[in-house]
Amino acid sequence: SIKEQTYIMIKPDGVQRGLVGPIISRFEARGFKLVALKLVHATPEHLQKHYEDLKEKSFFPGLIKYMASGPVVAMVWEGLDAVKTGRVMLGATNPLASAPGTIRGDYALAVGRNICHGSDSVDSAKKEIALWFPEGIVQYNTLLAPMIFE
Ligand code: YYY
Ligand code: MG
Repeated sequence: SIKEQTYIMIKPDGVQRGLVGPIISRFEARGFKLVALKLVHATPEHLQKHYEDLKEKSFFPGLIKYMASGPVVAMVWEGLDAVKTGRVMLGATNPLASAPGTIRGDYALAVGRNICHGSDSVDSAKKEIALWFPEGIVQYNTLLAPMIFE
């Protein structure tokens, strides 16, 4: 659906490295519509909820510490097949396996410092959007839809 929404987050390393602009530019240029955006220094408790499916993993404590180490940019992007396309734009979880041209493939080397997050299914996108934007997203029309979608 052209109304599909995904939760995309620039992690603390992406913010520190000055990659907020380049990452946002890729989603804008691709034709996705920005419907929510904020800079947040998340608490460990909030991040534990975000990553609750991974709580048994050995890397979980380090992941929470890294994600709580500084502000992240929380965003919701809307457009055709936004969840799957967003994941393709991010690249593989391990940046060493990410193709050049993807965000992780262009900007990252280590799995534990992989710059960005993207929802892995429409269901998890709904949960993540509700967790990070309890105030709701922003509804507005653009005039561009006929130029981006048939
Ligand atoms: O969805 P994605 O971010 O691509 O991967 P997940 O399997 O959901 O893991 C979330 C997050 O955890 C990943 O982006 C980096 C970190 N991580 C890690 O530090 N070491 C691993 N072996 C796997 C994941
Ligand atoms: Mg994931």
